[in-house]
Amino acid sequence: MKRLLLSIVMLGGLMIVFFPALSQTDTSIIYKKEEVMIPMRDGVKLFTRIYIPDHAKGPFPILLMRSPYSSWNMGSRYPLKDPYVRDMAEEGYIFVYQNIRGKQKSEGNFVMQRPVIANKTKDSVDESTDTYDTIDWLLKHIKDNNGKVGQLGISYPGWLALVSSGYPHPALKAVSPQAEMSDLFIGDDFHHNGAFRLSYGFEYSFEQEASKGDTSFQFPKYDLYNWYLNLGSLANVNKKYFHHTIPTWDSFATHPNYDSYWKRKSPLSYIDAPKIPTLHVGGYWDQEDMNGPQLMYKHMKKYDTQNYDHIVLGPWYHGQWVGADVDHIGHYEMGSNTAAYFQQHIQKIWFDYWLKGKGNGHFPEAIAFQTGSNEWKTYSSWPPKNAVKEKLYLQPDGNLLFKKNAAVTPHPYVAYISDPKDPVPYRPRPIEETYGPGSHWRTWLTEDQRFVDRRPDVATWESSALTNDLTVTGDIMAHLFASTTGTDADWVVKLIDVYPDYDTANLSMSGYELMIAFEIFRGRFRKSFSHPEPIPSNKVEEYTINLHEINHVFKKGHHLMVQVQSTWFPIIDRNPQKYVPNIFEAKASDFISATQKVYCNGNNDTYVELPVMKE
Ligand code: PG9
Repeated sequence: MKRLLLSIVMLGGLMIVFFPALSQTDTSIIYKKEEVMIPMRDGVKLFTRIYIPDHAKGPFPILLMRSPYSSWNMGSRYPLKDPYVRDMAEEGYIFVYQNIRGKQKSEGNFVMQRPVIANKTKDSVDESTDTYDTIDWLLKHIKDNNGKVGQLGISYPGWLALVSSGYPHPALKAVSPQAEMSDLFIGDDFHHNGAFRLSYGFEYSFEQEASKGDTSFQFPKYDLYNWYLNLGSLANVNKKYFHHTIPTWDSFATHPNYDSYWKRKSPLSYIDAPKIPTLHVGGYWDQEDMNGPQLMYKHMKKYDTQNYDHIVLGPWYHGQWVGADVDHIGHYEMGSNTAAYFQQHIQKIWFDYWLKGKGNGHFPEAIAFQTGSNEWKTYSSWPPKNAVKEKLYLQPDGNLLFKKNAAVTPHPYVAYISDPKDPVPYRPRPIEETYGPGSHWRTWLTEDQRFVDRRPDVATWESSALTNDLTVTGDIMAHLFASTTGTDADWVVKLIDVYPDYDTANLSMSGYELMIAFEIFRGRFRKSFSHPEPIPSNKVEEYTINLHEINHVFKKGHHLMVQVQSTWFPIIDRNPQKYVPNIFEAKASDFISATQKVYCNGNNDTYVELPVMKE
């Protein structure tokens, strides 16, 4: 090992810190850090931190990450100590981290998911032009670069990488948008199928827009379930707390439907054919942007004539693959360090090929970790075309069968009462501030669903024990036939893997109810996200709900379970259940209790479609 030596040099007002290599491999590379303000075409300067290999033989490619944040997404860790990029750092890359306009030390104004208009409107700026200008500057000012740039990032930074790839600088050779947010009305951080993500929307919009830095809202409580319940109508947010100082909150309240405001922001409106190689990365249990990578891969694939579009899916929460030792999520054991696998055998191979010309360039169309078996799998099409769609029918007696219920029963449905005054918590209480101390936010999608399955407002169906392994790979689609005594309703559908009552292989997982696929749908949008309609009371309607892609083996001896409920609080705001044109303006008296019926018979057989692999 080298002796540790750290020196600081002042050069023309620029502080340069020399770091020694700290990894276990004896590398000769030392990175020096520079902080610069890079001017954009409109004169706004963006704060940029650059790590350059020193005294090592170049030239090196540039790896760019852009971010609104001050924390890890902004390269607050030295590359050789950051497991996310360490393997690449050991062989030499130039790392560039930049704060986007209006955030942290960068100049200008921040606009949440700034619409990409530069290609349509002359003399305007957006995140694609800012990236373009940054790359231009870097190529001119960083000595020993090899003229090739890659961009990666997770979540907001993942979306930034996606945007750059749509309007790439000629030197931008490959991107990896990871957990990229995509359409913020259809899925991801702020809404899911039109249902508003209350606690996330409230806390995140405040965090980003209350100041240039990252600011937490000061809650007077630790368990926020009652705080959000006592908030009452969403109109109280501005009346009591925000006073119209948070632009994104005002946009939620004034754009309750999928209108041009949301469509202009959505990458579906400005990204189509991949113009450069694009590696989407997503987690099955991503509590923020699970939909983005799946949606954008699928969307771009339709136009992908050059085979540039690829996807990686892993058993992760939001961004978990940046970590050092990632072998579990919540109580779920992955069987190996999946982050290290991703970092060394996927991400590094990708950028080494496109930016350094190393390797053979044969990338599988899709690499999808298989949960249940805990194996990495590759696929030549995604989702695999050879999966057979099988329908799992919900039975009136609470059973789940791969065949329709033949008997005509007097009550061909399962009913429950949903009361917005007593909503189902989305995770076991206390519900801490999303990013607050002690928060269980990151792993909530893997929480044991036994904590709600005895509630009278959660309907449950369960199969008998599986006699063989069942491998399900691809999109899970729920076809829900349901009625309500109200005139609007939310429908949450969860597909659950129930572990054996006494699991000798893993005692602490005995009886565990692990959500494998899950989603919510706001009933008013069943015909159109742009033009909501009341639900006729007591009329059975069909709701088709995409529970997204999985790759999971339900093991022999496990049971399948489906749960349906109409509240998921406070991650989702309370649907008043009485139709009002804008839920952000609902009055306390609009919130009514309703009887929900899930139909399991006749022409209204509720089922969940599973893409089953026959091996
Ligand atoms: N999930 C975060 C976010 C992205 C985009 C919009 C709002 C929130 C993030 O982690 O960046």
